[in-house]
Amino acid sequence: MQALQAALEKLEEVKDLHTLEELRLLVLGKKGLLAHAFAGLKELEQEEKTRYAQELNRFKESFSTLHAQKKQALQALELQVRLEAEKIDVSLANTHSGGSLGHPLNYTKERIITHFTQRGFKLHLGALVEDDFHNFSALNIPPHHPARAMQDTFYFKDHKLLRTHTSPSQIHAMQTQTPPIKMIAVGHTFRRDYDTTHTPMFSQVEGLVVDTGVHFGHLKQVLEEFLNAFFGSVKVRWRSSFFPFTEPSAEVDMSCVFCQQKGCKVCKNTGWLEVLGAGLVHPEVFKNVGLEGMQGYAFGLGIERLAMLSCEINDLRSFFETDLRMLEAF
Ligand code: FA5
Repeated sequence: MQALQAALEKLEEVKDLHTLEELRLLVLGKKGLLAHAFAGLKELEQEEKTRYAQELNRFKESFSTLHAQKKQALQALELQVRLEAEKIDVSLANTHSGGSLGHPLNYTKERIITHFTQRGFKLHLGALVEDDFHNFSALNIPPHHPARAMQDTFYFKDHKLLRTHTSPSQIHAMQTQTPPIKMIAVGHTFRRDYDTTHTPMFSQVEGLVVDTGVHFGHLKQVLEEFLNAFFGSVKVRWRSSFFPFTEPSAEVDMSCVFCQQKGCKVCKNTGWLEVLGAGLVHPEVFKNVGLEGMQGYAFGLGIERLAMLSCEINDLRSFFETDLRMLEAF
């Protein structure tokens, strides 16, 4: 009983949860003091046994009550200490020197928009849901044209579709404005694509200039200036290509920003990276919007492609995976 009494006194003085638990096991544990004392009852005479058992039960009750109170008090104290230690002073100045540039796609998009709007291009956003006329036919892509297969489309039941490129914005602009027109259209576009460089949703920037006397030299100057502003000093190569809505059409490559044309995995050892498509607006397109005889140029580029190159990201899908570690790198 003496040992039990000593344990009760010790309980009053305990200052941490760990010692409290040790003490609980010492007294109430399977092989603890109390179990030992109860086991000793069988040695006693009946009368003494009853008295001693009652005493032990009273002790057990007092110890358990005091233990529960002590535990609650120590837990509250521990929580308070932890809250104090983890307190955040929201009024402190931000010492994070890097600062976030936002999501790489938004950052890239904003850079492109700023570049062109500073040069007089008016910003259009356009609708994501289009009809066949604006997305295809008016752009000289009639039914059964093979170019439609290259832009595998998401259709709705009512013949509407998710735009496969931002080029329908050209048609809307030419239908609603009188030249001169100088615009860029920016936004999401959709195709049935999925691999490391293609996703079902991606974003494009479309440029359109319509005016009398516009020629290929203007187009070259505008795009070469853009690529040099965006990537620093780069070489630009124009390759003849085909788009149904431009004639002549070209694809534009720039010198590889990763290897400075020494040859690497990204440029597949060619030293060149394909970055955009462009050309003079096709006479058929002008006819479709009632602007016969007009001149103009158009260009289109993928924002993810430019973001991949400028942020050195090699899997386009990582832009959409909301992995904080990847986003924090920017
Ligand atoms: C077009 O979409 C044309 N409308 C561009 C254009 C406009 C040409 C005006 C001439 C005049 P293209 O299908 O090549 O072209 O797509 C343009 C860019 O979009 C590609 O270079 C690529 O960067 C990007 N792109 C296309 N499909 C995907 C996809 N599934 N995921 C990510 N980016 C894509």
